[in-house]
Order: sequence, then C-alpha cells, then structure tokens
Amino acid sequence: MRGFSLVELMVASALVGIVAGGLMLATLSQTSGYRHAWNVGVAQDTLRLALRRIIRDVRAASATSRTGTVTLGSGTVDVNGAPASQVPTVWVTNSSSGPDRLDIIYGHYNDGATAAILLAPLTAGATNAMVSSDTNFGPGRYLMISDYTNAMLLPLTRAATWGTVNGVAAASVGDFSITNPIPSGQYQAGAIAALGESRSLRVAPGYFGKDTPALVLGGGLFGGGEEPLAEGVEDLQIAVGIDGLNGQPADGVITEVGAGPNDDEWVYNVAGDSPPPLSATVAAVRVTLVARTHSAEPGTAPARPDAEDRPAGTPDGFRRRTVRTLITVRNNMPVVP
Ligand SMILES: [Ca+2]
Ligand SMILES: [Ca+2]
Repeated sequence: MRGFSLVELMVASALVGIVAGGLMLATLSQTSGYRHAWNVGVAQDTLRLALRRIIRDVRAASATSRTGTVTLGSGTVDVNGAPASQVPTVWVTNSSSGPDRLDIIYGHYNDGATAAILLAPLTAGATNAMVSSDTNFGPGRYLMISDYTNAMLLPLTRAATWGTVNGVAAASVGDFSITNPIPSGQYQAGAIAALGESRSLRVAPGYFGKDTPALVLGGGLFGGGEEPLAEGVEDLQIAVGIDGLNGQPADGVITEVGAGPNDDEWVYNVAGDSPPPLSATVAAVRVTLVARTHSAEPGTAPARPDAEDRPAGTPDGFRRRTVRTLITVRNNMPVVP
C-alpha cells in the first residue's frame, strides 16, 4: 500500500497552514471589526441617552423665574469666579482647555400635586413661610418663592407644621434666615411656592477607571453626591446664547459671528469670550458631547475633535462620536409688558 511521499506531505501541510492562517486572519479582523462597531455603538447610545436627560433639565431651567436669575435667601455662591447673591438660572463654568461645567436652577411642583402658593407675605427677617401645601417642603429641600418674574431660594431645615392664615389652613415651612434683601413689594400672598431644584453637569475624568471618563449629574448649587449619566464622555462644551449681547439688536435672534472674542451673541463659542453679565438672560444653550470608545485601537490615529472654544486634541487611537444640540430655555422668554 502506497503511503504519502515526503513531498506530498510537505505540500499538504503547507496548504493546511495557508488555509488555517487565512481563517485565523479573517477571524481576527472580524473580531476587531466587531469590537470597533460595538465600541462606537456604545459611545453613540450613551450620547443619545445623556442628551435626552440634558435637554429635559435645561428646558426646565429657570421655571418660575422669568428674569433668568434667582436671589438666594442668604449667603453667596461663586459665579464666574466672584461671590453672587443673585445667581443666574443657567451658568457655565467655562474652560477652553478642558471640559466645561453647566449649572441650572429651576422651581417645580411634584407631579400631579396642586400648585402651592404663599398665603401670607414674605417679609424681611422672616424665618418661615406660610404656604398652601406641605407636599414638597421638608428638611433638606429648598423653597422657591416667585412672583412669576423674580424668585428667591430658601433652604428648609424642618418639617412643615400646620396652622391657619385668615382662617385658612396653612403649612408653616422653614426655618431659614433671610439676610439678602427682598425687593420691596415682592412675594405677596398668592406668589408661587415651588420646590427649588438645581443640577450640575460635568465630566469626571477616570470615573470608571483610568481610561474611562463619565458625564456626571450633581446637585448643582445644593451640592450632594453625583451620579454617572453617561460612560465614556470625555468632553462637554457649552455655549450660551444671549439676545442683545455685544451691541447686537435684541430681536429674538441669536446671531453668531465667531471670528474673535465678544463679536456675537454666543458666549464661549470662541476662546477669549467674556463671561456674560450676571443679570443676563440666557435664551439658548448649545451643548456638545464627545464620547470615546473604551480602549484605544492600535494602529489608528483619531483625536478628540475641536468643539466651541476648545481646540482638538492630539491623536491617541480612541474612536469618538460627537453630538451637538441647541436647547431653548423656554422659561426665559422675554416678559411682555
Ligand atoms: Ca468651553
Ligand atoms: Ca462669542
């Protein structure tokens, strides 16, 4: 019986080697193709979800305060590097070399709850407010009193107690200490008593380990813990639109020039833009999010793209997806006289 010759064996094993090698290569490239698609898919999903949440929060900004600012009952917070007792309902802590931070303030009612109102005027020196419902107002919460145009934010430290005002059941909420001035004539009976809310958005580098940053949502003005909103987000860039800024007409249109600093109605779209005045009413917020894949891909050289006033990064092998959206701050519409 004839066996295989040495030559035949060598040819056969070479053929097997070639076929197996080809298969292995195909498998390898399929794996990396799949990994790439999966990575990019995750980045994209992450961005979409984060953006939906941001749009919801920013749209709510300034609810119950149409001027676009809120007065603190006492104390100050730093806005644009200086202490302020009257704070914007939308403000950006800007950077042109790293991610930005966005803070927003708004008042709201519990879902389905009846709108609460002030039942007795809030006067200077008051330590509590008489309101028509205690649904929202426990210790650790914030009472936001608004005359539909201006608003004041008051921290609550105790549970509500019930009494009466002119024979009507009224919840006494407090205790606070009003040391910042209440504009005269404001906060009469009938003013809105809403739950004051604040949110902050920032990028936390290395939140999920060395190479994985995250977009995190925090309690803004009120501090407290942060929760991750989206994994892999490495840049958050914000520009705010203010009608009538830098000599442009206040005509309901936010004009963009962007050739140099302070040449248009967008702030932080170009490096060198001055922070907006504290009393400025932000009419629109433009948000750019850049998410990147979990790991760098060897042999590729993508880089973080430029966004607003932040230039592009250097090539590092991470794939990225960018989303950008324009959000109108619906509560900051001009007050019609
Ligand atoms: Ca910026
Ligand atoms: Ca600008």
